[in-house]
Amino acid sequence: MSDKKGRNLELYFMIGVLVVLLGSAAANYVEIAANPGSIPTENAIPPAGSYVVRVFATQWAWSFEYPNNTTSVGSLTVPVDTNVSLVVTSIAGAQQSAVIHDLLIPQMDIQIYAVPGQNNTVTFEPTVVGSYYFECVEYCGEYHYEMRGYMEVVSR
Ligand SMILES: [Cu+2]
Repeated sequence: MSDKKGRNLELYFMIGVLVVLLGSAAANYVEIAANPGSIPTENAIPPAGSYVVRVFATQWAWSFEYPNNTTSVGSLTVPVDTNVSLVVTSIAGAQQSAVIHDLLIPQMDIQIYAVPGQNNTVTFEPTVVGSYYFECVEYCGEYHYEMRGYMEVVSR
């Protein structure tokens, strides 16, 4: 192969790589811009001023405890355009044991483990009112499939 041919081949290869990289960057940008929530962050403790929801995983249900001390089971309601912190743990049910669960809210880019004896905190800001599917994605026993529901993002 002549020097020139080799140089051209290298150039085409590099242009190809550049096209692939810029294409993925553009696709990623479009995806992030379309998200109905901010990019979530994991925290040791909830940031000051955030709307803190305590999340309890049991075999086999999710329960939620809100700042005003009300609770819900199987569905979560949070205000839009607010920093929301989910403090997630796992506790024993009436006749079941405390095992590891994993909360996935795909449209919010959230996946966080529920571990007995630990509080795992994720903070995000939902920006679009609507219903968002969530489920447990760690196989946690016989009725694992029942651990799913909707997060309702409501206007303030
Ligand atoms: Cu589970």
